Amino acid sequence: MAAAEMLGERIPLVATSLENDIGIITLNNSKKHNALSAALIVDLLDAGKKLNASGAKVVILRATPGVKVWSAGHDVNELPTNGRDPLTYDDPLRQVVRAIHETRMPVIAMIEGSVWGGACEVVMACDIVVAAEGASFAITPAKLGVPYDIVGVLTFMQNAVSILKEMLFTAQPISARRAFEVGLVNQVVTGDRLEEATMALAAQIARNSPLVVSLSKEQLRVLSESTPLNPNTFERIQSLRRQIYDSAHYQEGIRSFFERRAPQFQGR
Ligand code: LCV
Repeated sequence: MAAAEMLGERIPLVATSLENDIGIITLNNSKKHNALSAALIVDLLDAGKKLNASGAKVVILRATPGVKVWSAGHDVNELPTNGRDPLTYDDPLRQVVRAIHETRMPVIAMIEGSVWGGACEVVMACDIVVAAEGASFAITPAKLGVPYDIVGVLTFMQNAVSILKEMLFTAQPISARRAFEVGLVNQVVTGDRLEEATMALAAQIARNSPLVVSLSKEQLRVLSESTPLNPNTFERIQSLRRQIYDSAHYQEGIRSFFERRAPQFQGR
């Protein structure tokens, strides 16, 4: 055991550096795939505060070089299974997304390896994302039976508007490949694979919790239609979320993770 740990000082789960006004925060808990535990988030917030105070002009958020998993997302061990809302204002994930949004410095996410669940939201909350070829992103509530919260869905939504400005301003056609590159089109496949790829996507969705999939669809609909979120809409979404985190789907999602098996969501 390292000396620092023996002395009871926990070794920080992130490394921090500052050079030429550029701050770098490195996620440094790869044995747990940089899962966004409360402890890692505390260290991450602390690193951000220090860099802010030291006058950094920009911050890069990265993982240790060569990781296969940039971050495995919310620490599943810390998701409540006793009927409490799993994602609330004070949740560590909420705190770090707010800190990225509110800090004065631009935050650049530097991505290699795979990014999962709440870590995708952390990346999308950053101002700029630079990803290596072969990096991947997975938004996973439907697999874990987790009713994602309104703020989290809004973080994802706030990422798609720039291409719409270009298309509206230029009125020029863009190819399927370009539409794909900017996130308007999800997949581009060769014509002979079109049916197979579409059916495979549909089958994957059908394997997830229909409760969560329809919640996500409804959240995206009402949130994209409503600019100020009126209290009635807020309460309606919260009641839909409560039904899910009180449901067997949520319990099954968490249980299947720990039992290392595919979830079996019954009922709709
Ligand atoms: C705790 C973990 C985790 C983890 N938490 O290595 O967006 S929402 O709503 O879903 C939100 C609530 C959220 O973010 O939920 C988490 C979403 N994350 C995921 O679905 C990814 C879960 N992890 C994986 O699928 C695998 O771990 C990947 C593919 C990332 C890596 O697979 P690999 O075979 O390389 P292991 O699965 O063996 O993981 C190594 C250790 O890290 C733990 C995992 O339990 C294991 O611990 P032990 O060595 O003690 O067995 N771990 C991985 N992810 N999110 N702990």
